[in-house]
Amino acid sequence: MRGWLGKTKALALLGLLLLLLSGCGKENLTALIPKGYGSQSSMDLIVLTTVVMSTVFLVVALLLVIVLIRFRKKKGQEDFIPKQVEGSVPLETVWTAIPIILVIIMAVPTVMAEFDLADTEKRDDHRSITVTGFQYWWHFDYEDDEIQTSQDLYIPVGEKVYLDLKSKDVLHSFWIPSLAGKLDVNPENVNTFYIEAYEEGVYYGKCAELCGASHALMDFKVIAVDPDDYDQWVSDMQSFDPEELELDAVAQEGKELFEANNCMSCHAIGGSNDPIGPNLANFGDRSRFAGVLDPTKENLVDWIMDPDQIKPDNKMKTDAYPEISEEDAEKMAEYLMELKPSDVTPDSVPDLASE
Ligand code: HEC
Ligand SMILES: [Cu+2]
Repeated sequence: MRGWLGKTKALALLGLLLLLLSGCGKENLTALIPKGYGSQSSMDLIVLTTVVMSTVFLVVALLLVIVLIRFRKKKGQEDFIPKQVEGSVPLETVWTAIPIILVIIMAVPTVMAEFDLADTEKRDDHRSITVTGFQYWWHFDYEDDEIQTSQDLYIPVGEKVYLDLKSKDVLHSFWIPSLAGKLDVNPENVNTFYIEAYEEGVYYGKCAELCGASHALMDFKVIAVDPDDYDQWVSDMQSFDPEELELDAVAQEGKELFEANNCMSCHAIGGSNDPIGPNLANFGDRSRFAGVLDPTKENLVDWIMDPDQIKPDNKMKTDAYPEISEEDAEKMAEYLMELKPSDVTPDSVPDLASE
């Protein structure tokens, strides 16, 4: 007899799923290989619930098999009716109590972990960074150090970092699968939790709340570096002055074009203001820009000339700045790629994705 799915088709489907899902295990983009405190505590809960549920499954399956074999109707028993046990108080008590106990075993650690991650009592002993979600990019304000970055979040390894999350427009959700669970990013309140990375690396972050046309392109990176490197990075960022950069003639022209074409009305380079567009201070150190693009000259030129084609509905509107020729866009790209305040970059940490 054939079910709705033939054997061959079922096998093909399984194979396809295997192929698709095997792409989900990147070392820097999976909750299943925890690399931080929050993801480790989620993993512990995943293991606990899986063990509890598998045990229940195995015990029930075993009992079922035993009953099927031992108590099946045998020859000569055609008219035999076994002893009826419905309404047995001891049995009913046992199988009401066991599930309740199991739920308690899973619920107590879960609730404790939730409260632990949201615990802000000791936050004054730790670093705080304000995270703002925008359609469709992320901004990071290191208030204690008076620096800002967009798209790339730098943190020191082995330290708790408190993140205050808020949104400038709609609901977003902040998610670094390898480091921590998701937390909502709301326009009307600030949600706080902390993250801690155990290993150096570049971790991939995502917006996990459908927030508009380019939601799927709203990626960011967390660059977890050795604490000494972190201090170095902070001081590099603090002392970075784009006016002091030594630029070649093309990049110098690009700088002037950047200033002349209204780009500065939305983009700061350094400083600590309330942003409209990404802060471009360490643009030349980025591993990606606009969330998903490699920082190559070609990509930058395409972006500057027509950002909407790359990221539909994004808020860098071409009517907010003059039309840019390809030549001018190339010069500006040359300039932006020169904005490299630090030697501590996504390239200076171990590449987890290729391990
Ligand atoms: C109306 C405000 C506005 C103006 C004017 C503007 N931008 Fe943007 N720009 C944005 C916003 C908003 C983004 C983020 C888009 C996204 O990723 O969703 C952005 C993104 C970028 C990025 C990618 C940054 C990153 O870190 O991911 C670059 C580079 C850039 N703009 C360059 C320029 C240049 C060059 C000009 C001038 C020709 C310019 N922008 C003018 C608002 C603006
Ligand atoms: Cu979003």
